Amino acid sequence: MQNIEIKHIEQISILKINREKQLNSLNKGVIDDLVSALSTIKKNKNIKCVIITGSGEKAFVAGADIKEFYKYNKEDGAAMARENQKRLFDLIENFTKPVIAMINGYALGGGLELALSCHIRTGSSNSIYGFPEVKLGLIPGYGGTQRISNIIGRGKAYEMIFSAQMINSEEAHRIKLINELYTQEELHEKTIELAKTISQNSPEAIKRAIKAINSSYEMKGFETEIKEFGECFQTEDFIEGVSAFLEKRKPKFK
Ligand code: CO8
Repeated sequence: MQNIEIKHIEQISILKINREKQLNSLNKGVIDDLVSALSTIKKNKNIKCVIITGSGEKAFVAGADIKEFYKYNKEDGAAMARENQKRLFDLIENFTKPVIAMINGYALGGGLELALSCHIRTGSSNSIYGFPEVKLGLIPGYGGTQRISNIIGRGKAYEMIFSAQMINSEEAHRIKLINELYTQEELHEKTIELAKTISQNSPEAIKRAIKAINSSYEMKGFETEIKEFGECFQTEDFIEGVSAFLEKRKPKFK
């Protein structure tokens, strides 16, 4: 696979997104490879736990690939959000084995949404979190508006999404956005340790626990998110927001 690297340590699969120069942003290739790897892992009884991480020391995932979607219209935007939510983000959340996001740097926009769809999040001291979408004239489109409130509460969720401000790892740990906070040096080893502890327990029982826990959080807003996300693509704010990003300047919204 070109876009991800797969390693195994004992009964743990580590999927590393391999686009360091573009801060591991999620393009179609990355999403296709993650879906394909996870679909194979799902059938492999020897794998007990999965870890998703980013390559390099700067980013876990700095969002969806803006250069891929900046020319989209309303229909394209909604279709892409719907399709990828279903085939990747929902696949992870309802995966039959625990999935840990090992966050080694920026987790922004679609990257934070990827981490939120995982069951557990561990973060390094240099990790940074945020939803920059409203600076682009967008809203989170990969389930973020739905999953974030369950994890940090609705008040903080409003603040993170409206302000588009980035928070550091200590604040992310304080508000329980990440389960565990480690130094950069510790992140890998400690996350593997956690995955090994999980791997010793009954996979059948864990599979059922995931199903039971998720069933109490069934959310109805995903369709609304997809619709509103799509609508953003026909606004002047979207054109200004993405143009500003591509031209490396601050957006000026009317
Ligand atoms: N998409 C595409 N390219 C990116 C992205 C991205 N999200 N993030 C960074 N890059 C690229 C930069 O363009 C740059 O490329 P190049 O060298 O070719 O110019 C390279 O990565 C390195 O980035 P910077 O030079 O900007 O690095 P800095 O250290 O100066 O800044 C930041 C780091 C702060 C992370 C900055 O790169 C940034 O703000 N990135 C964008 C973050 C962002 O807005 N993310 C949200 C994207 S929208 C989204 O995720 C919506 C999800 C729902 C999508 C649904 C489907 C359509």
